[in-house]
Amino acid sequence: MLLALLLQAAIPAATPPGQPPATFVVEPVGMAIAGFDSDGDGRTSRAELDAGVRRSFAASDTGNSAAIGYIAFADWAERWLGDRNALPSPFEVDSDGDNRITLAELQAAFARVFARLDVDRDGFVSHKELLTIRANAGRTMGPPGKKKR
Ligand SMILES: [Ca+2]
Ligand SMILES: [Ca+2]
Repeated sequence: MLLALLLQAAIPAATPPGQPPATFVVEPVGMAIAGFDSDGDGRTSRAELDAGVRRSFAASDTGNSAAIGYIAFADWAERWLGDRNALPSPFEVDSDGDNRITLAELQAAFARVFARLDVDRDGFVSHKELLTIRANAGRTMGPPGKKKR
């Protein structure tokens, strides 16, 4: 899944001459977090995260049972992460291991991801923090600041 994404993104439609193409990667869970930016300021706060996770959970909890099984979780993942097998996995989210995923478990899993992604610790996850930039492996490019002459 990630590899397929990389390959697709690695084929640039138009690269300016002399500039090596870079690959921009966003984790599936990052895509979901960006989508929870409800006030549209381009960054997601903790409050927006919790509300967004709650909305996404409610959409999958069709029986209103306050917990969803792994099959329903796969449906949830396909809708919000783009793929049934994208991370976080149900095993990771179901922290008490009872084969049911509660809203609290899902929010806790997202809170962990949020804390990891909020690199500058300002309480918001920005698009910049969601993006991982990789130099194209096919070209010779050193780390930034080490220009080849
Ligand atoms: Ca559980
Ligand atoms: Ca931040």
